[in-house]
Amino acid sequence: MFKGKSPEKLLILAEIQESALVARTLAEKYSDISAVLQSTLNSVKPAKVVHTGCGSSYYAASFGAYPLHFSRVSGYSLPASELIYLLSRATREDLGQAPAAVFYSRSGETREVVLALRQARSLGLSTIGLTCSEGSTLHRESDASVALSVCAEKSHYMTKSFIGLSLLGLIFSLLLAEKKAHVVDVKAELMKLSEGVERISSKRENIQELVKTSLSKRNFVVLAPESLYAVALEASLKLVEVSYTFSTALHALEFRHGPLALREHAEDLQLVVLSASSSPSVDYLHRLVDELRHRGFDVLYISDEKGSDLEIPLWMNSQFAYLLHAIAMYYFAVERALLLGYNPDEPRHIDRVVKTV
Ligand code: F1P
Repeated sequence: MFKGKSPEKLLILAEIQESALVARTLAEKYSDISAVLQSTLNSVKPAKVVHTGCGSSYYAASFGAYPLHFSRVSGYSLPASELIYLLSRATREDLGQAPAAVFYSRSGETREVVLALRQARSLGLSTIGLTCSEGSTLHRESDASVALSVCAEKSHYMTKSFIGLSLLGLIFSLLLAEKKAHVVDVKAELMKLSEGVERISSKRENIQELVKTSLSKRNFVVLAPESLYAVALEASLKLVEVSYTFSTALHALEFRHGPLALREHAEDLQLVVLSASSSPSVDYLHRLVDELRHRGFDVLYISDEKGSDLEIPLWMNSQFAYLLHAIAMYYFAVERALLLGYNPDEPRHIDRVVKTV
């Protein structure tokens, strides 16, 4: 068991809970922030948009880009390191009509992000910066940028900043996609998300039980569909960073296409499935979980559905609500670290801001 200050005093736990404040602040500032983003869109009129960042910020970029899959404006996500290579090969002509790039970075100083930003500008891409750091290089050098200081953190680990950057990116894409079919009351969804964060914080005992049952497992695979896959990537990274556990993430049904071979080591493997009742994937995931359990895998099913191993206490009827899975998995990673004897406020090996490339 972790020896040190009481878990209740851990910085990372306080910052996870502050995700509720991040969502509320975004709701309060929504009209101003959406006006900045909308005016950028009106002047740039992007035809295609790449969303980019590093680590947790790349996963936030993937979450934010999701509504642009099959929308009238095409969008996708790439790690900033990959964008550097692509842009070094590109010419202005290659990029076609009105290309734009959205950069996600808590610090606004990550080396790959700054390099890719400067390359993009030199090639004439319109650049939008989403950051937690006022006055950072990203905030200053982008054509348009939003700095949400309420999601700035002291911890090495990104938690509330992942939530804040993901929300900013999602708002941007929904404005750009203008998907009437999925139009939601953004302010209401943000307030609901804030409420959901509070409710999950009160379910930490359930989460501790799930951590205990899986404590002996040394490897995790987090499975999820749709934009929840970006949350699965983030959840997996937190298991690695905070509890020093090998973990990876897959699009849920991809597990049948080869990774089933991990049945060979099922005694050392914990599968986690992130699901939501409103997703068209839900019945597919029920069948997948039944099959995997029948094959002898240990599966934790996390969803807003009754009877889940961990029930998210809020109807997840929009992509905004999907971020509650990240909150649940943050608590899972912290509780696992504590039971394994680690202090999440004393991170090992990682740098807070990566300045090498
Ligand atoms: C992103 C990042 C984090 C990672 C670690 C190092 O930084 O790579 O995702 O967990 O904290 O920094 P940033 O570009 O968002 O500042």
